[in-house]
Amino acid sequence: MSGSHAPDDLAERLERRWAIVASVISAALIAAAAFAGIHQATMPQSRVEMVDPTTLHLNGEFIETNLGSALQPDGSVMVRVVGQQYSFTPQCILVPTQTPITFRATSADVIHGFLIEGTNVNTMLVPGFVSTATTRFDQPGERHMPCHEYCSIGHEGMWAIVRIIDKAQFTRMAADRRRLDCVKQ
Ligand SMILES: [Cu+2]
Repeated sequence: MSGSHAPDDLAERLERRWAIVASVISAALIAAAAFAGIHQATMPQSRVEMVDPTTLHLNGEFIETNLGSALQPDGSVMVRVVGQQYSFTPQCILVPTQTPITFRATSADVIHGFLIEGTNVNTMLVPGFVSTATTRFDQPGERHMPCHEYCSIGHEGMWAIVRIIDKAQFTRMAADRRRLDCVKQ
């Protein structure tokens, strides 16, 4: 009797062993997912900046006269951008070569994408939050900046241009104007 059951016992033992291995793997994955979720929820990213998307045009740093590129006291450049269905403001962004460029951007309505081709700048504009990205351009030229988050029917027409000009020329222009862009030039 025991002889006839031996293969079944072996099969059952192996089956159990693999069931335990699979259960342990599943439990580890669930624990990892739970930890990541709870950790993210309880410890948000080091810097979350919020802004009211309904009053962007009325007050604060994203009012229209404050958009565009600003030469900072430390020599870097800060570019403020607003995305809305279906354009970016400014539509043509002017930046210098060989300079740290920080973008601060947000959305006035829905989620938009913020990507500058050929750079590390690739983020989302989420209404209610300020997105920041820092980059630098070595050569003069032009880069496309398409919205790459589907934002409704006009999405494919939503893009801006980043025009990179010589640093000395940019500095001269910045002496006359508080905020720079290349719209209508
Ligand atoms: Cu968009």
